[in-house]
Amino acid sequence: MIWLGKRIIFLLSLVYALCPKDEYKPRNEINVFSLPTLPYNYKELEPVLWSQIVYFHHKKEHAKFIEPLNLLIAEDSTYESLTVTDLIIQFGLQNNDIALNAGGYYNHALLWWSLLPSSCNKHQPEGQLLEDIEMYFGDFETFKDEFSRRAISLFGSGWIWLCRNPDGHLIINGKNSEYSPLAGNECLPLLGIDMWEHAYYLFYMDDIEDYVYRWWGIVDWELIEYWYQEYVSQGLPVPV
Ligand code: MN3
Repeated sequence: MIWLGKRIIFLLSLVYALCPKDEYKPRNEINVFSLPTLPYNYKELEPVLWSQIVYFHHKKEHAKFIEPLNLLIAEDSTYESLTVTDLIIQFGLQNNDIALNAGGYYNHALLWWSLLPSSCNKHQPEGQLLEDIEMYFGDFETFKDEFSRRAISLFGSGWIWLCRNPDGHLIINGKNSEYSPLAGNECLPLLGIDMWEHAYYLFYMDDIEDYVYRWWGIVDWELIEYWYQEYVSQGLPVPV
């Protein structure tokens, strides 16, 4: 038995070593925002997302929003004590610069957490989230097909989200640019795919279908379930 136990522990530690991802810990920044570090290194989402894409996406595209966002909130004391989700919910419909910069900052922070190396993935949700997906979409495969179809057919740059609307229904929401469905509490984003060309073009070129199809392989359903249970199903935005 001890022999078996040791082998199980060894195998578990091996699996853990193959799944290098930091434990989810929201930073809840207020007043001054900074670029979050990735919960894994740039290579670890390969072969789905090439390290060069992840590097530029994080270091250049995500970083773009930080300085303008900090300048905006420094201008007006109304924004002083607000987290990024407060900013989007309260001012995302009134102030376009807040909407885009806070939206871009938040969308990407959520995206990095929501992914993990494909070898660690369980490929589909369980529990309450799965039950609710089945209730609103029929079954998990139908949901994936519908979400993928929306992503592939999105016109221009933007995001497609699995989102919970104020009635508590799970819906698919699409937004152009970096506008977040959090603005004005339209719905609470749970899982989103970035459909800007910078998210895939260097590797997939114009094969958007291949990008979307493979992207499912790096979704961290365990964390998405946790977000759903702790925040989104309670009517709260996921903190980052
Ligand atoms: Mn992006």
